[in-house]
Amino acid sequence: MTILATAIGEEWFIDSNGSGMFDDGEYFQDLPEAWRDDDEDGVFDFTGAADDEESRDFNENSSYDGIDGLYNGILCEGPTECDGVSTTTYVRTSIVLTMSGSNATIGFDNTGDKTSDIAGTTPVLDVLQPTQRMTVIS
Ligand SMILES: [Ca+2]
Ligand SMILES: [Ca+2]
Ligand SMILES: [Ca+2]
Ligand SMILES: [Ca+2]
Repeated sequence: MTILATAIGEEWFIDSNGSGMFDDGEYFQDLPEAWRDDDEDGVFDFTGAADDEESRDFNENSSYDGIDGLYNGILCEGPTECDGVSTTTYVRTSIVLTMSGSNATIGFDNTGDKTSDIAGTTPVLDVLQPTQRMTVIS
């Protein structure tokens, strides 16, 4: 399970000349609209299917927008590499959460469809928790 968290913020930049402002030619992180990268490949996967990855439509144009080649932030001197209209974007981070129970289900996938090919059976391996022991040395 991938959890995506977003907040309204700005793209960051490296202030090479120490002016405190973004100037043309300085490095900045150009962010696309945020999306929940379910398969962790770094690519927004959208085909129109029900199980597509979901994006956050920051500019509310009903479509996913990639990077725009412009710095989005209020500390902008430019004059040409700044987006003077949209000075914010979604900053984001995500985590992948893996959950499991105490039982492991083991099957054999001979067809590559990620399901067990043993019809009518679900082999189960019970993983027992080790007994905790404590030795007190005095
Ligand atoms: Ca600067
Ligand atoms: Ca940008
Ligand atoms: Ca993806
Ligand atoms: Ca959009």
